[in-house]
Amino acid sequence: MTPVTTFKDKTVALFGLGGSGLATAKALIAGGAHVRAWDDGEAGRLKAVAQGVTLEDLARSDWSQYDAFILSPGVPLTHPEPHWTAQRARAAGVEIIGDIELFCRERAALAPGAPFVAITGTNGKSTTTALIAHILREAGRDVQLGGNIGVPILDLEPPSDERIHVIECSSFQIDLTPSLKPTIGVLINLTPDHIDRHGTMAHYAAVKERLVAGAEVALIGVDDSYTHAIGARLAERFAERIVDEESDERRVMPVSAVRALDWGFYVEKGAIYFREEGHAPEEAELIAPLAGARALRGAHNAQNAAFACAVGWECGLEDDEIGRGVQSFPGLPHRMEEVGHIDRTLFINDSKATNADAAEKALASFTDIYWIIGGKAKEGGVEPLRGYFSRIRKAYLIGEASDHFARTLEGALPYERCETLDVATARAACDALEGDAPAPVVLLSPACASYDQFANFEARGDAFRSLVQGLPAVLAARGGGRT
Ligand code: UMA
Repeated sequence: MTPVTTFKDKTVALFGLGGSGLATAKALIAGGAHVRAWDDGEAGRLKAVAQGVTLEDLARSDWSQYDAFILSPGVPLTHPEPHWTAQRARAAGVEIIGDIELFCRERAALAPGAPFVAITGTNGKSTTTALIAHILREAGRDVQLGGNIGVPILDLEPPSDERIHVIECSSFQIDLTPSLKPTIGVLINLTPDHIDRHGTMAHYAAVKERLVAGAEVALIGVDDSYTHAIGARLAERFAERIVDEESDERRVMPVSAVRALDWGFYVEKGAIYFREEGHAPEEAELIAPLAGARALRGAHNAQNAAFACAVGWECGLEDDEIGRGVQSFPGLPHRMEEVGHIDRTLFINDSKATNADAAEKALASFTDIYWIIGGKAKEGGVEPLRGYFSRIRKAYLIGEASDHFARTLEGALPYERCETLDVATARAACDALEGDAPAPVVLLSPACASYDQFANFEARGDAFRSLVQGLPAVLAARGGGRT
């Protein structure tokens, strides 16, 4: 835990006692603050009380007594309309901040030079964050990994000069972090997302920009128009400051996954390169090949890897240290996760793919696919994936979406209605093992929410993993003789 000492003896209101709210309340109390917390849910309140947190119904409070208001990231700050707590805080002139802001203030007070890598973007931030942490750890660094990826930042060990904090930041969290000044800021890409919480794409992009605007080194994608414009704007702003103030050496480093750059980090012919400004193309430094990195298949993962390699390079790692980390990265659960191999057949758990857009990445990464799809369908179904149907040997339909998907697949590719995941997995495995495909892949990339048959996508992916692990026994019992 990182005790928050910057609010010692102060009285702080806190709303939202989920994962991050509870961790924040405990960190504030450990640092000597008086916390008054509330949550609409009784379960959250009971859990908090059991852990020594004082409850106060903030709807009935006198807000003038509070020195700050800590809001959970999932609670609307501005759109579709500010939550009533945010309105009360503003009316009373109480600042509204989040857990990452508390960490930033603690870092500024305790260890201002402590290395802090903050990562954001619309897609790929969790994989990039986990890969950065893995590369640094494999190179022997003391790494703390958390933020939006799942572990609340104040549950991590406190910042220190020898310890690197690698933190995934959502736009909701950045909105609550006015003094976000990471050592290295990463902005991977931007496409419209969370517009319900930010009103417009322009506001969403402006919130994301703040993470890199405060960074010492800003690693910014150049492959979409939003991040490209942000990189250009910041480079200009940073350059002006260098003229004004010698000591301020902040810089922007461009990163591309689609083209070789005149300078910066980029992906070319399946490897990550760095080219220094003013150097000839043949002088570009090979940082890490991607061939053989089994958890980083696909163009989207090449982008994630380019950013992670760039962070490793900026942290002073040798190229072979970075390359080793890239190769040994195990990947994240449920995101194109390799969960088994039987003979030539590979089994991939991509349960996180809850819509067609997400499933496209897996379909683009393989050929000879035995595709398990279905669940609770999203608008548009799998129609947008028609361009990939030639890669699919057969589809296995599960859940509520079966009728809908059968209509889309009819006449385009063979399919079978399996109803449940266990039947689909066994049928797909038999077909893949008995078929003549050179590189068969049994792929759970359902393009659907899981709620019709599972608690969430994690439970669906866990079920698939166990089914695959049990397959050798199932196949042996059927007389397949494979183990
Ligand atoms: N609550 C109320 N009233 C409301 C709304 C919420 O009382 O009107 C309470 C709920 O009862 C609950 C708590 O607030 O107890 C939930 O707070 P929260 O939604 O902020 O969730 P946490 O459990 O604190 O988790 C948060 C992040 N959640 C969100 O941003 C929605 C987690 O990101 C993050 O991992 C965690 O902090 C640790 O840092 C999750 C996420 O979905 C993975 N992120 C979004 C995304 O990736 O797209 C942004």
